[in-house]
Order: sequence, then structure tokens, then C-alpha cells
Amino acid sequence: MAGEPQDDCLFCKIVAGSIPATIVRETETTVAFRDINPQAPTHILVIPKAHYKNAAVLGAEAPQLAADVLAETQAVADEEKLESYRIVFNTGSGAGQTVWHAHAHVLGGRGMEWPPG
Ligand code: IU
Repeated sequence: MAGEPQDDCLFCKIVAGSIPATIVRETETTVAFRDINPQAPTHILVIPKAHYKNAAVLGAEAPQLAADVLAETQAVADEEKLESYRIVFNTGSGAGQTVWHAHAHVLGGRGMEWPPG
């Protein structure tokens, strides 16, 4: 069922506490933790606790939860004192998505180029 934890999902396991992560913020509906392979001085992932396979499905099926995730990206940026930062939702393997549980990357602490690679 939509939003239910998936046995084979690494981020569901982080939510459950069965895989370790450096958690920086947690709300009733979201978790934010440091990326294990950071691509910037600050690289934090914000995920909904409920399982949706990507940002498109999350936005369509659980818009309030998508809003919670977005609000948490701002909270993370404030806590990390990021004046400029980038929020990325890789959606689909062609865009670089490798974990099939919706997540926002919050990247900051260095200059960013546009267009992204
Ligand atoms: P992507 O957008 O699906 O490619 O992002 C997945 C990210 O999850 C990627 O940056 C990984 O480094 C990160 N990650 C993590 O932080 N902890 C984990 O246990 C696993 C992946 I697996």
C-alpha cells in the first residue's frame, strides 16, 4: 500500500533505525541525515518517513507530506547557516536516482554551477 515501509528499502531501514545514519533533524513525518558520500561541504538528505518511490509519486499521492519535506529542507539550510544552497530531487535512473525512496538532497557550502551535470 502507498506509504507502507518496504523490506528492501535502505531509507525505510534508516527510518526504522536498523541501519545507522547521522540524523540531524527529525519530525513526526520526516528524517534528515548526512549523506554518506557528500558532494558538498553540507550534503543532507531529507526523506519522508513513509515510503514513496520518488518525488513525483510523493507529490501526487501525499502532497502535505511533500510540503513537510520541503519545509524541512529550509529548516536544514537554516540550521547549517547556508545562505545559498541547492535542493535536488533526482527522479528516475536517467537523472541519477539510485535509492527508490523519495529524498531531497540539500547541498551547500560551496559554489554551484548551472546547468548541473
Ligand atoms: P540518489 O539521488 O538516489 O542518487 O541519492 C541517493 C543518496 O543516498 C546518495 O547520495 C548516497 O550517497 C546516499 N546514501 C546515504 O546517504 N546513505 C545510505 O545508506 C545509502 C545512500 I545506500
